[in-house]
Amino acid sequence: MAFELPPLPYAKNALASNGMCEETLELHHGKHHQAYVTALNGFVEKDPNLQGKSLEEIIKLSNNKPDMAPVFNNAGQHWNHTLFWPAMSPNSGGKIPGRLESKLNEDFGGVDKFKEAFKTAAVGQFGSGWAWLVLGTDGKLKVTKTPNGSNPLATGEGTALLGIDVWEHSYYLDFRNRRPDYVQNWLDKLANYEFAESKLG
Ligand code: MN3
Repeated sequence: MAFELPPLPYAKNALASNGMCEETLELHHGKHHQAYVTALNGFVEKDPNLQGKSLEEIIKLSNNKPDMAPVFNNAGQHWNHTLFWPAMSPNSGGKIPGRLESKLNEDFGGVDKFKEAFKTAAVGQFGSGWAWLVLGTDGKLKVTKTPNGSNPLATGEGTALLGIDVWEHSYYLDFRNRRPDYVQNWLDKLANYEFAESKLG
């Protein structure tokens, strides 16, 4: 079974009034994410060791193997973007439900402190990559960042609740070079905290 591009969970213009325009989603989902899926399927087709493996298995078996870097990058980016689309919402974007709010207060000392830590990670990721809100294996929430196509599954840091793409293709049409503004807007207007809460278990 070939890997497939998951459909967006909302219309392409649904986030436009919250700071992510239709053209961004059209290119980012329809071209960039599709390209990762297509490339990954190409690698699987050529390598019997990858056939019949789940996406998670492919990420783990290609992680930290220099000769498998192209496989890892495309598999990781497919996984990352599959989490990224539902991590945004046109309706409830920015609203933090009670159980997650309590947990953010407990583990970060407040919602503002969480946002500050997340923004620092997202802005401080040099070059392309991602910042994450992760439920660590110790049961505590934390913020992490990863370069390029890597993610908390590969690093073994825990369960990703939210992930923000900080590759320039995710914000250049809406915010030009202003990554800090993109991240702040994402946290305040786009992030789907209900989705994050549902992954707390
Ligand atoms: Mn991207």
